[in-house]
Amino acid sequence: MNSKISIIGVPMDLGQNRRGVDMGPSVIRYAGIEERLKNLGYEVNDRGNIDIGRPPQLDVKNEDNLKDLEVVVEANQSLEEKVSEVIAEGDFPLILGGDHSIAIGTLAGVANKADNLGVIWYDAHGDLNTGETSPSGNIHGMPLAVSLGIGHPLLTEIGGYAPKIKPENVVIIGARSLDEGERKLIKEKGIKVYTMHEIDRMGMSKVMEEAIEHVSKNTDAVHLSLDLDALDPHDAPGVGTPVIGGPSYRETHLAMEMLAEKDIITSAEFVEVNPILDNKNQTAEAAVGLVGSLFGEKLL
Ligand code: B3U
Ligand code: MN
Ligand code: MN
Repeated sequence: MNSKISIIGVPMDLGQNRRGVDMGPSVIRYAGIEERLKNLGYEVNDRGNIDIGRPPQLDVKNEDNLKDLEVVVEANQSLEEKVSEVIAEGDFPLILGGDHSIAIGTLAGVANKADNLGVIWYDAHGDLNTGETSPSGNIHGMPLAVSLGIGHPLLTEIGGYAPKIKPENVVIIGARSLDEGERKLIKEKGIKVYTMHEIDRMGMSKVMEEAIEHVSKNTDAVHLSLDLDALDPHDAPGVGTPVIGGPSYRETHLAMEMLAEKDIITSAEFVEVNPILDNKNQTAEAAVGLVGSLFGEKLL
């Protein structure tokens, strides 16, 4: 693992309509992320937050069924630049959300520096909607589609190129709420998905073994995009769209430990922590615990 980590906060809440997720970076910092990583021997550079604009009126859908498109695009452009800068300086980019729409900018920055980027999308949702298929118009339900080059050109062209990733290099883990258009896209593109059905049947250990093999096959870098709503709401209540029946904190820890063991992850983001909906910062603390395991913390 890279010994130098740069943290980038993205206080974005315009990709969906539950306010409060913009405080995600603050509460994850408050839960001690920097200390945790320093104790593991890493050099940590907290580069502060990306500036997020404000639309004159919140949650307004445009004619393409996209809420707050311009401001989301602007913020993701800034994030793409910051992530590129961090990678050029040789650091590991660790991005703290904010809602999941920020993965568009993260991946634009990360994929630019890789020939073939693998992606692990750990999420209750597929985030494979477009303006045409989205039931909500929320851009946080679209970043994986956008990164595959599918969606509004203002989003797919962030960073000046598209697509960022190939469907065969993606693995979705933990899915249990998929919309019709997302299911169709998964089949059409042959995207590898481990839904809760597979996690229950095979166990997290086997799922991760296969997932790691899949994303490292023809890739030279692997990004982890971890949406805290992937976890069961019992363990991570502070998220905007909780879905019952998810992997536990313990299973997710195992997933992070297995990634650390194989040492394949070259960039990561932790998104969707909403302190207003949380129980005494439990979800931010879970995020920090998972970051610890991802970066090699051991029990013994
Ligand atoms: N698939 C739904 C719900 C959703 C997606 N991502 C989250 N929720 N967090 C949508 O609005 O696209
Ligand atoms: Mn998501
Ligand atoms: Mn989700």
